[in-house]
Amino acid sequence: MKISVNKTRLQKEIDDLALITEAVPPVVTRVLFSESDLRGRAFVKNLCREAGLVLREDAVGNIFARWPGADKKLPAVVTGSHIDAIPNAGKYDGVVGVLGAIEAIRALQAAGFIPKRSLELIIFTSEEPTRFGIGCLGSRLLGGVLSLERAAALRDRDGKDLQFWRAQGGCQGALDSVKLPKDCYAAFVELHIEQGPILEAENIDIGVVEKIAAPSTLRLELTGVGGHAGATLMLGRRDALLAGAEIALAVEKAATTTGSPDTVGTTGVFRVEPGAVNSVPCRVWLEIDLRDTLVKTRDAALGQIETAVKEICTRRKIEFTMERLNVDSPAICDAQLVATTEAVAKKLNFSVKRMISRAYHDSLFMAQVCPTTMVFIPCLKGYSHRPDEFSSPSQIEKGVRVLAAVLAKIAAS
Ligand code: HGY
Ligand code: MN
Ligand code: MN
Repeated sequence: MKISVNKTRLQKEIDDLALITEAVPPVVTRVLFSESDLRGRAFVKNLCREAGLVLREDAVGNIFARWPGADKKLPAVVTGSHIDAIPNAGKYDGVVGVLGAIEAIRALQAAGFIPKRSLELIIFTSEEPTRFGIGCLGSRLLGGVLSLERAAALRDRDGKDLQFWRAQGGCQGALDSVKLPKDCYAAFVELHIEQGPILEAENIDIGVVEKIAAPSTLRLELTGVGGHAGATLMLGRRDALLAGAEIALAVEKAATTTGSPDTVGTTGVFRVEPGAVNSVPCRVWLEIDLRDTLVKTRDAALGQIETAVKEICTRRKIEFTMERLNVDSPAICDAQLVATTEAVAKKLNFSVKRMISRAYHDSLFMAQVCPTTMVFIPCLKGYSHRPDEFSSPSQIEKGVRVLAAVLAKIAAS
């Protein structure tokens, strides 16, 4: 079966979706259930309808677009990714796996493929952590990894909860209806840009993911004593920002002293109140992202950071709250599905490499539902989560062809 990808149409759809942003193009920002996220969802749902897919949404806004197969009793083969985007993002992260999947389905339809088992595309809710500090909200609930109590307790920085944002997103139904039954799907394969430099540096067309690194997030609130910058003498100050600054450096120290180059620590959120140049910072919020491919190493670094927070705040007489928003295990991808995907890529005469994903993805949690792997394509210098993120139409086309061929192979039997 000759699968031909319409590169021009796909690139135009990627470019058009990138214009749906709460920032100024080419900067992409689409935060969970914001006006731009809702417009982006409508854009993608429209493309799914035009491709003849049967649409439904679950109670947390995961979108399911199904190409019904001849045998409806067989578990579907699934693909998907996300279209929400962090502030100051690019236009390929997640989007390649959603629009590329629609193009893969259209290419199979055009080639006259008739699926025996259904093919389903999932556009996951809130893969990015921007709204609540925790990523993969939709796929966590699908995989039953996030308890309903934890989900109900989630708050954004203004104190708005998940219920508020579900209402903004027009979500219907109870959250306990989201969890998918085990093995309801035959396999899940996600197409994504690598978000790292390896494929480009080694001039390799396709990455096949064997393992997804273990992410964790800490949220801290530090309370000191504010005051006039001129009248408050240095002795006895309880400056919340300086405590936060020491903690951010402790994160860097913990991540750089594990002996493993795979440990990465980032204080990505650092908010200061009142934020006036002539006022001593009285409150600070930090969100800390810590990962490693090995849980043991990651957990040791996490413990080190928590100990440092207590020592720093005690010494500086700063009150603090510290919450583990998520401490996830890595995902091991299904060996057989990895081998199948690798063989498909080779048959298409693409160079291929098995890899670890340092970024997390919805695949991290879909691996709790069914056999899972990911197809990576190179991206410019590994850039991601920045507006100059880039993969070329021909790099994307190769990823889509591999995805289409893997989906067809599994859907045919
Ligand atoms: O942060 C991540 O790894 C993903 O891009 N959300
Ligand atoms: Mn991302
Ligand atoms: Mn992503």
